[in-house]
Amino acid sequence: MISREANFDGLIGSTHNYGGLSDGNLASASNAGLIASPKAAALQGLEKMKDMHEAGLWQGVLPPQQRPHLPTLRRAGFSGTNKEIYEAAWKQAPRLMKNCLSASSMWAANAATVSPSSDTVDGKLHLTPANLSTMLHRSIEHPQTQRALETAFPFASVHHALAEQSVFADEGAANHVRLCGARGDHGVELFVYGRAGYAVTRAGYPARQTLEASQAIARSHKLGGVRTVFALQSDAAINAGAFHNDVVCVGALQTLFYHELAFADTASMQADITKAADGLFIPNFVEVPLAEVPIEDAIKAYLFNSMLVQMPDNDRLTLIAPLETQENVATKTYCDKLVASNSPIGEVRYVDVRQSMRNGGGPACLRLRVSLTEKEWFEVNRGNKFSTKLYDGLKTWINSNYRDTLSPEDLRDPNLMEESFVALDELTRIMELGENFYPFQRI
Ligand code: SUG
Repeated sequence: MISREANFDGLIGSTHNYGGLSDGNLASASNAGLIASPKAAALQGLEKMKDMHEAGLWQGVLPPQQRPHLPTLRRAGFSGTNKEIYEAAWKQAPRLMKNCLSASSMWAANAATVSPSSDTVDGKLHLTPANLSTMLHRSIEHPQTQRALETAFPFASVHHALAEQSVFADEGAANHVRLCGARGDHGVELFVYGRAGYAVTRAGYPARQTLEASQAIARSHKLGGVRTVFALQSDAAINAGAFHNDVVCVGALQTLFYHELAFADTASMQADITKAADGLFIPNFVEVPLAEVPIEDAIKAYLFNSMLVQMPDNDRLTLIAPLETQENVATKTYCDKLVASNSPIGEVRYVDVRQSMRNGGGPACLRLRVSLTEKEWFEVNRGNKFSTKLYDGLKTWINSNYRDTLSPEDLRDPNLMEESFVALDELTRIMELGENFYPFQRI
């Protein structure tokens, strides 16, 4: 049976803004308060999807979430009409309000951890929505993420997020890499964590993924153990701004592409993957030396937050990197050398996702990878599958519903909520998301 990797991109929501909400994410901190363009952001994301679709890859779309997230505001004691809640929350709890307005569900790599049916003992596709419990604005995503995944993948085992507590802090596929010989073959799943769950909090920036969370997911996805590897991120990487492993590492098929400083113990990581892959494939480790690409450049230019994909008719892999990688001397020089050598990566394409990048979200953050059999792809909800028709519909929808600019002051305007709900209501029809998909539609 033919299997391929699909990319499900998060459609960027109409409240996209620079809230400075993510401690340890350098872009989020340094761009806090800038004027955002929700329209440009959503169109940039949509063009990336179109490029991948036209290149012949399976492309999917995940809908944005409802923002403001009124259920969180109600749980925090606000009541009355939507408008009354909006105005009272801005007056009494402006920080909470900012958290409830973030469009952060765009970063679909954090939506869930995914294990394809070829890896699981029960032969089913398993997905666990990430609880994202380290950051308040992200911790409110998982109930709606679960609903979105159940809608998109009606045939899959979609689990509940793990317990929302520091011991089980989980950030989804951003800390997970699947390697394999050929798609459809049994693969090796690499879970990367930043700390032990029960350990006292570490110094420096927060480590957002725990070993306990990764182990729990491997168990509930019925991975069987032998083909599963757990590896610790290095403190150096986290403290340099690698708040997720996918800021310093990406993998596809047999290739793992990572920075020299990404892992606490690189030799053990390599040995463990090689052992887990025994009899399946021979892993190919492409380690980027610190001497050629300083970690600061790797993180600023987001070299590793690229999509590593196999294009049809190309034996070597293609790296879909952000424009910022092309503009940085160290990363651009490295990419040119990589392509010219006989490495498994034979091409680098640069894409414009600048609006998302200013919040620390590169091309890889914006997509959730789901390896599917042809039969499973056929069964994906039609409205979640990218097509020319969907592209046209979404483009018109964005152009007619999204603002060109959104400043921190503009966020206080209750009309933003009304506009956003009208747009999402229309989206549920465009994407065939069913009745009462969003909380505001259920009241
Ligand atoms: O969780 N930024 C996101 C970026 C997520 C990137 N994802 C991956 N690396 N896979 C985060 O830190 C910033 C929002 C703000 O500050 O307004 C934010 O949430």
